[in-house]
Amino acid sequence: MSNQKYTVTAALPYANGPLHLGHIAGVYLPADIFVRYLRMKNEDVVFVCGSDEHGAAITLRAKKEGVTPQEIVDRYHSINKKAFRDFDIDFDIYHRTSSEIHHQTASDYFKKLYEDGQFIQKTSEQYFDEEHQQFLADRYITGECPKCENPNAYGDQCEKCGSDLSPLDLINPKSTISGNKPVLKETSHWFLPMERHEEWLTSWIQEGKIHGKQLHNPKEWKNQVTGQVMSWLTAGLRPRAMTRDLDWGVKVPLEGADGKVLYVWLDAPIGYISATKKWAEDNDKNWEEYWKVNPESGEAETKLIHFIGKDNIVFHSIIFPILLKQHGEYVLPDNVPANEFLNLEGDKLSTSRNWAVWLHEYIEEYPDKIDELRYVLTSIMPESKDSEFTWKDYQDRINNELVAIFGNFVNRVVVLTNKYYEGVVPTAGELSEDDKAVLEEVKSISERIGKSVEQYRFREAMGEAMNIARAGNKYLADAEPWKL
Ligand code: B3M
Ligand code: ZN
Repeated sequence: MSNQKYTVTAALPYANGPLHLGHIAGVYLPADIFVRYLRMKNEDVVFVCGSDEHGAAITLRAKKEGVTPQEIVDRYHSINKKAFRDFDIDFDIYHRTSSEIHHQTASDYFKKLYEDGQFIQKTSEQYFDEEHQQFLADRYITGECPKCENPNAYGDQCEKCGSDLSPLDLINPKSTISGNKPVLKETSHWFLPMERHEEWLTSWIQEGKIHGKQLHNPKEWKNQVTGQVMSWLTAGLRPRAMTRDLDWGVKVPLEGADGKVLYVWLDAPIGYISATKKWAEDNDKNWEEYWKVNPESGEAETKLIHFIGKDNIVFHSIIFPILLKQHGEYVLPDNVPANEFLNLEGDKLSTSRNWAVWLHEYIEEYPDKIDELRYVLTSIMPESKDSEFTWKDYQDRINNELVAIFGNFVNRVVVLTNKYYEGVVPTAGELSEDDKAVLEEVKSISERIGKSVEQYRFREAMGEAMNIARAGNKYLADAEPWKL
């Protein structure tokens, strides 16, 4: 028996707001379809997700509402967990990074890397808000993007042009909490010297090989993922701080690190590991089999697959792989099938402008139209470029495809079976050439569906699935069984 396993992760949503259709079409629905397919084939798979409860996304939201970060994460963890369940997204576990087991796992992981000399400690000047007596990293600071002049770029990223930034790159920086101009102040942090890893990363991304050993097939990776990673590598990697001056998060487990926590992008991907641990604990499994190479053979026996949106590519295809490899024992991702973005009625989805269809609101409004939405979102998944959701298109796809083709087929079969066979599928008689042909066709379509799913082409798989209904409708029309 093969020991082949699958460890499938879906990006941990920040517990600072509800989920919208863009999240679902981009990450969770493709992951769910992929996992359902594996389970139907009786594969050994664990599907993990959970709330990302640390980082500035949370603390800023709490500040804005005048409540504690804990209140924010408790609220959105339960809203999102319920919305996923109602939408039939079938995780094996929906965990939390505020949990004890996660704090312990992330802290131990950091410590091991620290002890192995994988970080460098550096003192540097960083922006500081004098009114609030706080350092300003990531989203705590905004300013003009030096690349595209967007006046509202964040300290870690410009959402308009997608550039990765550091607070010192911003023109006219401003504190997000006070609006004041920040001052520079010295602080000390632990950095991951990413530039040390350029060589093996390049070979891993381009050839799927490290030190000559084949780990995955790079042809299976999406062009936009490989392309984005290569553009980072070509530009040259820089050391990146793995700790922050904040009081919300996983405490840095070192002497002299009071008031510092792990960078959220260090702790969040480790959240996949701690979620698997918790699931294993609850289900009498061994989590290590889903994360580590076989200690005897040194071979990976699990395929680690990260479903994410395109803004998370660097973290899953560069930073986390560095952390996994440098820790030792862990497997590297077999694939990172990142999707592009979904737009809504001609405009970008935006939480701050409240331009979104919120999943939990849809479910409240249309509790019996879950599969309809799953169908529509699958047909427009932004797999290789951004795509567009409109209510008119939603209506058309349901009426003209789901109802007219698939619904019609199912309905005819059920009606005929009830009318002539008392609702029981009869044993087949002698098959005509036409019967055989349609059975062959269904078989070959099923094989094509499997191939498409294995290549992360869910729109194509859905199109093929509809072809089964089309073939069935045509068969019924040609055979006219009601005349026999
Ligand atoms: N919470 C970012 C996001 O929602 C982040 C993903 C973490 S995955 C380890 O875009
Ligand atoms: Zn920009």
